[in-house]
Amino acid sequence: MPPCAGAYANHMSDDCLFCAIASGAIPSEKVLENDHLVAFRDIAPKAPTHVLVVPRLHVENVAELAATDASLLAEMAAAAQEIADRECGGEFRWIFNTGAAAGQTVFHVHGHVLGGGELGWEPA
Ligand code: D5M
Repeated sequence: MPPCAGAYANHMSDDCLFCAIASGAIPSEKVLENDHLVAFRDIAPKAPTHVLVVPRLHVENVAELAATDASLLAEMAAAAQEIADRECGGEFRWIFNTGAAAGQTVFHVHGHVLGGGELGWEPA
C-alpha cells in the first residue's frame, strides 16, 4: 500500500506538491494526520501559527471539494479548530485562496489556519 494509504490512496495526482507531502514523499512538519487529511506547518509562516490543512483527496479548490465531498470539508474544519484549540486559544483565521489571481499557488485545496497573535487585515 502506498505510504499515503487511507481511502484516498487512489486519488493522488502525479506532480502535485501537496499529494507528495500528504504521502510523505516530501517531508513536512506535520501537526495532525489521519486517513483523510494531513495538516502541516507552512514553509513561509505569516502568523505565529500558520498550518495548512490538506485533504488526501486531490481536488483543486474548496468549491470543488464542497461539491465532491462536503463531509471531508467538514472534517477539515474540525481539524482546523483542533489545531487552533491547541495552539491559539481556539481563535483562528481560515483562508482558502481560490485561483491564481487570489494568490493560489498550489492547486490542491488547502485551508490556511492562521492565529496566535493579533492578525491584521491586508488582503491586497
Ligand atoms: O498557499 C500555498 C502555501 O504553501 C504557501 O503559503 C507556501 C506553502 N508551501 C509551499 N511549499 C511548501 C512546503 N514544501 N511545505 C510547507 N508549505 C509549503 P496558496 O494559498 O496556494 O498560495
